Parts: sequence; structure tokens; C-alpha cells
Amino acid sequence: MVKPVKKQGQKTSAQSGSGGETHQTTTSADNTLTTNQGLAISDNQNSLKGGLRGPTLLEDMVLREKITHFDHERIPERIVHARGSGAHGFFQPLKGASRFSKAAFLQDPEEKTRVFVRFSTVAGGAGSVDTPRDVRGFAVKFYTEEGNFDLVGNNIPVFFIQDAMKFPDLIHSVKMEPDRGFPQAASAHDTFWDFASLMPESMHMLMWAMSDRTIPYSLRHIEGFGVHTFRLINEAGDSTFVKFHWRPSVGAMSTLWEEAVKIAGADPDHHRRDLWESIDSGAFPEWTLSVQAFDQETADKLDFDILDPTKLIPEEVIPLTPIGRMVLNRNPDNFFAETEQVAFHPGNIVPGIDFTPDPLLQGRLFSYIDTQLIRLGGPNFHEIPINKPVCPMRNFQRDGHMRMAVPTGRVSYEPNSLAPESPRENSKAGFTSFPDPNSGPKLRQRPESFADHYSQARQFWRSMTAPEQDHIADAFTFELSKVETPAIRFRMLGHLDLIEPVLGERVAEAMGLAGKAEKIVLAVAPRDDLEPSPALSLVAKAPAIVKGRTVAVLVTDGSDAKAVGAVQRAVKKEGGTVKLVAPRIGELKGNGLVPDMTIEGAPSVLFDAVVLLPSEEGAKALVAMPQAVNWLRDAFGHLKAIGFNAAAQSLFDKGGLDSDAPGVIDLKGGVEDFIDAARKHKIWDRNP
Ligand code: HDE
Repeated sequence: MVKPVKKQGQKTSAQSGSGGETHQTTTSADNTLTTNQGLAISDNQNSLKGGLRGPTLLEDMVLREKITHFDHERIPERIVHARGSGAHGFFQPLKGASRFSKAAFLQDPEEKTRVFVRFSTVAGGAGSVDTPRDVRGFAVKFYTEEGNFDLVGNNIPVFFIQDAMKFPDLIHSVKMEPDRGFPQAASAHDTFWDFASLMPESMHMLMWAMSDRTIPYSLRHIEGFGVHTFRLINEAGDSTFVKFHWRPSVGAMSTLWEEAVKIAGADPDHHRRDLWESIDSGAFPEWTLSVQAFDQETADKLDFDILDPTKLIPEEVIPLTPIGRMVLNRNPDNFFAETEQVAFHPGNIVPGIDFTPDPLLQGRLFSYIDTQLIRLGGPNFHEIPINKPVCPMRNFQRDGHMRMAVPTGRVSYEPNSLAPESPRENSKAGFTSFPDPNSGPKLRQRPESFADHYSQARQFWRSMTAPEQDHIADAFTFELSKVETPAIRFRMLGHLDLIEPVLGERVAEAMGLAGKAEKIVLAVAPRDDLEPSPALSLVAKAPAIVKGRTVAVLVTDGSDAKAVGAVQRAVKKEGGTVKLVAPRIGELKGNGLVPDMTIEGAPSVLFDAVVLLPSEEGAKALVAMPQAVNWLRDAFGHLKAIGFNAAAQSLFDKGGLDSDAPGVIDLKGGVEDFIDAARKHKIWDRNP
């Protein structure tokens, strides 16, 4: 006889991590394995058979339950933003945020509001790599006392299209081509550029997409943007237009394209791992939330329409006003239950926040609930712990797939007289929409004010530093060279000529297609008088810090432990991390050093700066290892700060590298100069 199993493995809701829900742990004193019905399982190794070598019986309900559940483990992945990484944290408003909005979570600087954030790539499937050239999603769910507020943004302040009608076309064009099923997570193919080259409104976003913004260094190092113009409403009922901005405390940083490509092979989970490990180690990622706040009068003076999501407002025109900070301090307990099942929706807002009639946002307001219905299997996804508001939910909706709540009583309608205590509307505390005066005749048209597609693309180009411009030209050259249809290349070259003639010429020259650009007919001529916006450049505003970065020290048997210790101490003092990399993973001879990683498992592309501290004998062995020579060559080519000792000179010689080059520091004079170089992150003076 099997004894019934006590449910000792359940946490109380007070102990539980997410959403106040109970969830199972494996720390039960009585840890008997059970079926989902609670039936204790006597054998989890063998199915029930008719005879020792006979067929498996249909009667084996334990096996059937286990396999059925397994068969249904996957839910449809998100059609866009399928690959994501999540984290829990909190948001804390700054003093003064309340002057813009009456939202409860923006009132008290002492009060923290729980958040869950999901970062994502857009184009690839859930199992794709972390470092393709792609936009990153930056979605934040604020569990406020007035309901959930979702700020579902990206790491780029503008978008490819102006109207929701074009979204399926955009996404179909960038996703795997339907006949061949490739390429995965890549825009460098014909269908994307065919569509993009026929959409002048995409030109501004294409400049961002081909810039370093789409190959971020880590998720901790991205900026975030709400993209659309929103409204904030304060206690007095005054409305302010806002653009939302997230700024990382460690500064925004990107990789070089070759690094992104090599990281994809060396560590396909690079961004997810980095986020997990930094939270795990207590180095909590942090962002400031700011708004660009403006009124109708200012909006009317801008030379573009604030409802057009392909335009941004330069910070030099309307500066950022910080309104809060967000810290991510807890990894998910369970990837599926939280990161996969979290259901964002730009329509989740609270009193004090409202939409504008941006035609892209308006379409999104429909899409997100609709997508959850298919993805999460029914209308009750708001009851899943990660989606559940922390404030009470009371209404008369009922039934549906996977209903968790157990409502009581006869009444599920309103008005009613049978349940006088049941919920009623509240005209004072309830959400009311801002009485936006915009409305007119029914039509399918774009306003004239949406017609200029090139001026801000040009402004973006002119706001970049020289290396950033090089990268943009290289990215267009790379992507368009992958396009197989000549007419698409010529059409895109025509657009680039309009954005900035020098960009068009450079790309055409690099592709060997000078003079081939198609002439594009313009609706509105690009402006030539927009001031560059230095705030758009990552290089120009890169902070000189080592904090949050990782330095690899290459060590061998016999390396000088004291020299290694000096580097470790100096990096740690700056808030950085050191990893020891060696030819083998076991403890090294003669110094007791224990490597963290091997040269093959940890190519230098995974680090921000490197130090070479081999022993004389060790250096001889490294010179004979092609991976070790490439380790240094990559660090050199990827413009990293490099520190080295005398023994390491032979590696430079073998790699044909100049150890007197900028950012290459002989450590005989101490580590300070190396730390100085590492603060720069990229040694642009070494840019070929
Ligand atoms: Fe989304 N988008 N989107 N989007 N989006 C989704 O919702 C959609 C757009 C963004 O981590 C989907 O739950 C339409 C702009 C993020 O779970 C879907 C349009 C911006 C995420 C959807 C847009 C975004 C999504 C897929 C044009 C930046 C990931 C799964 C009208 C401001 C959220 C899901 C997460 C996800 C529709 C345009 C950001 C299909 C129709 C612009 C960060 O509903």
C-alpha cells in the first residue's frame, strides 16, 4: 500500500518569490515523487509492460501523464521578440515625478514598486543566439498598487514604420524566408532589404539598425525608449506629452561587428548569461528613467509630427528630466513560468498615464492581448503569477481556459440587486481617458506631417563620430552585399545617396557598385539644417569606467602570482571583474593559481580588456598554440586595452602585432596605465 503524500513541499505565499503565489520546491522532508494528481510514484524508471519483454500497456497512466505533459511543454513562441531574458527588480521615483503624473507609483520617492523586465531580440526564434544585428526589446512591467503598467519599448527611439498596417509585412520580410526557412535572426537577406528599400519611412530606423546600437555589448549596457509619444496627467488634470528614456548607470556600449559574430559562436547565450551572472554576483544593473516632457505649444513648433514614431526629439532640443531609477536585483526562479509566460501589453496603463493617437501605438493596443490568447492558450493569462497585478482584481468576467480564481455566489453581471456588495464602477478613482480632441472624418491616409523620411536619418549620420560612421557604412555594405538581387542593392544605394551623399558613395564604392544607385523620387526634400545631436552617439558619451567590465588575465604554469594579484586588486578596486584564462582548467603549477576558463573555451572576444602574464616557459608553449596567438590577435584587432609582461613579447612577435601600439601597455611600470586604457573600453586610436 502506498501512503498518501503530504504536501510539505509547498511554500506559503509569504515565502514565495513571484506574484504572491505558491510554487513547489524540492526541499520537502517527504520528497516522494507524485503524479499531477498527487499519486505517489513507485517506479520512475520503467513503464508498465505486459510481461518482462512484452508491450507497454495503455493502462500505464503514470507514463501517459508524464509523456502528455512533456509533449505539451512548448507553447507558441512569441512571433516577434521570441528570444528573451528576464529579471525582477524595483522602481523608485525621484522627487518631482509627481508634477507630471498622478500615477501612484510616481508619488513617493521612499516607495519602491516591484518590476519584471524582459529584454529580447526581435527577429530570431526563442533558441537563436544573443548577438545578431537586431533591435533589442526593453519591456518593463510595473506592479503598481493601481494595476500593472507596462512600458513595452525598444533600445532604439524610433521605429521602421509609421502605421500598424505595415507591421506584419515588416516582420515577414525580416524573418526567415518562407520557402527556405533561413536566415535565422538576420536582416542581411533579400526579402528584408526588398521591403525596406520600398519603404522610405524606414530610412531613419535603418540608420539606427545599421549602427552599433543593434550589436550591444550586453543587456546591462542598453538604453531603452518608449518610442511613441505618451501623455502624463497630473492631479490637476494637466496633460504633458512625454517620450520615455531608460539610461543604464554603466553607460551604453556596443561591440564591434566582428566581436558580435565571434561571440555568437563562442557563447550563444552571452547576453543572457551576463545578465544572470551580474545579478547573481550582486552587481545589480541599474537604469534611470527620464522623460522628455513638452506641451502642445512646443509640439506644434517641432518640425515633425509627435505622433510619427519614425522621429525623435533631440535631447539638445528637449532635455531629459529624470523621474526615477530601476534596479534589477533578482533572477527569475523559473525561466518558463516567468520570462516565457510574462505577457506585456502597451495597453496596460494606470491613472496618470495615457496614449496618443500615434497610428503605430494604436495598432499595438489591439495586438498584445490578441497574441497572448494564442500564446498562453486563453483569456485567463492575467492569473499566471508573473502577470497577476498586486492590487485586487474584481469584476464579473468568468470561465475560460485555465481559470484559476474560484469566484463564489450567483451573480456575474452588473447592475445587479442580488449582490449589493459586489464590485461597482467608481467615477472618482476609476481610470478616465484624456479627452483628446483629435478626431475627424473616417479615412485611410497619412497626414502630410509624416512625409519627411530623410532629414532625421541625415541628422543621425551627422551626429556620429568617425568610427561610428565607419561602422554604419560597413554594416550597409555587409548587408547589401548579402542581398542577391541587384535591383534591391541599387534601390537602397539610391536612398543612401539621399540620406547623405558621402554615405551612398562610400557604400557603393565598397561594394564595387559606384554609379549604380537608382534615382529615388522624393516626396519631401531632406533638410540640410538640422543640428547634429551628440547625445545620439555612443562613443561620444562613453563613460570612462572599468565598473561592470571583465578583464581576462592569461596565465600559465609558473606565472607570477604576485603580478596577477596586482591586476586583480586594481580591477576590483574600479568595480570590474577578473577572469583567469589558461591553456588548461586545472590548478597551475608553481603558483597555485586556479584558472576560471580555458583559452579555447573563452576566446578574448568575451572580455573587455586582457592582460598577458605568462611565465617564460609558459610563453614558449603559448607561441606554439594557434588559439593563444589568435586570442591576442583578436584582442588587438578588437581594439581592447592590453597589458603584458616581458615574457609575452614573443606572442606579439608571433602574431605580427606591435606591442608599442596605442592601448598596449607594458606592465613593468605598474598597472595604472593599463587601468587607464581599460577605462576607454575601445582604443579608437588603434582603429585601422
Ligand atoms: Fe511589439 N509585439 N508590436 N513593438 N513588442 C510583441 O507581443 C506589435 C512594436 C515590443 O518581452 C508581441 O507578447 C505590433 C514597437 C517588445 O514579451 C506582439 C506592432 C515596439 C515586445 C507585438 C509592434 C515594440 C513586443 C509578440 C506595430 C517598441 C516583447 C509577443 C503596430 C516601442 C515583449 C507579445 C516581451 C512583442 C505586436 C511594434 C516592442 C505580436 C502589431 C514599435 C519589447 O503582440
